Amino acid sequence: MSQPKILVARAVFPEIIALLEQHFEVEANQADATWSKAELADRLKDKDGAFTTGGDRIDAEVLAQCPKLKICANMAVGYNNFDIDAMTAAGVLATNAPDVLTETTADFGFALLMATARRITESEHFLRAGKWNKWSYDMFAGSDIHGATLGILGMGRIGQGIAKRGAHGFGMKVIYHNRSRLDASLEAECKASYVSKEELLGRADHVVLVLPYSPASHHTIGAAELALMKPTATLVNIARGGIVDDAALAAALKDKRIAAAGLDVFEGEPKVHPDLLTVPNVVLTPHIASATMPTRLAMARLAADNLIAYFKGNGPLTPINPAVAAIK
Ligand code: 8YV
Repeated sequence: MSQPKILVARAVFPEIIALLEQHFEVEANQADATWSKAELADRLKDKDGAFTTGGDRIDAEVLAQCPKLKICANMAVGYNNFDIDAMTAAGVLATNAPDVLTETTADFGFALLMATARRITESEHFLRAGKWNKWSYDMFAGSDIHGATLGILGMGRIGQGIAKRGAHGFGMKVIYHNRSRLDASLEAECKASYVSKEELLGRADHVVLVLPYSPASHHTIGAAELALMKPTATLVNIARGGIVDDAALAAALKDKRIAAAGLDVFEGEPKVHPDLLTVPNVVLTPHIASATMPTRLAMARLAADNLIAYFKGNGPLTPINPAVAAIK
């Protein structure tokens, strides 16, 4: 019996390719070539399944060219690269990679918050540029993390991880806003209080964004929201590009309407808004919040296991649109 055909759209760990090859006829992209949408569709058109990452767009246009496609397994917890309605309509199952990256990503959110509030990269650039000639009382004076008010927008698993780090590790007062309120036991575990988005923006010393991207969350933070924040506040985005209006943020940073920002995700990445590159009070990282080797391996393994379980007829492990779970 011939094996199902799988496309792996981006370079991944060789051991994951080897694992997939035990179950599938695999077309891999270990050279990590950047494919246009048309090229991705062309390579997918005779495939039964796809191993994708967050940059691989699967929508109605692609699906129309791929009649055999049954499942796309994303090596990411976020799945805004998938048009889920179009996939469901086409009978294509979508899976993501939750849980395995929660703690690593929460660690990074906290690291970016610390780097931003304490001006770590800005001061390092100053030192490397040979500008450090003498100590001064206010040199790179930032804002405190311990005891400060931490506002978390988006209180899923990663948001809860950041809340726990803040409350238990740094004695922060944690407030959060989310589509739905957590139950009382989770709120107690995170030592977090539910507030409106407006109250959160007005009260927080540090705002961390961890909400999923969708058309509804586009520009959750724009000029109006930045105006509600304290002039001493910091903003950290580890969620998705598009949640923040990057042009409005660059303007607010330039005018010191907020103190600083830490950004791991950008609108239109890997491009970065040019104004963000010219303001000093922003820490910029290239979408690396989940980037530790064990975690990236676990994410890739979960995506591969979703494909393997599905084609064995066991059902996928972490489906997004489970109604499509029956084998086509
Ligand atoms: C990934 C992410 O590195 O999981 C997510 O949603 O944003 C990152 O962990 C990226 O999307 C690559 O797939």
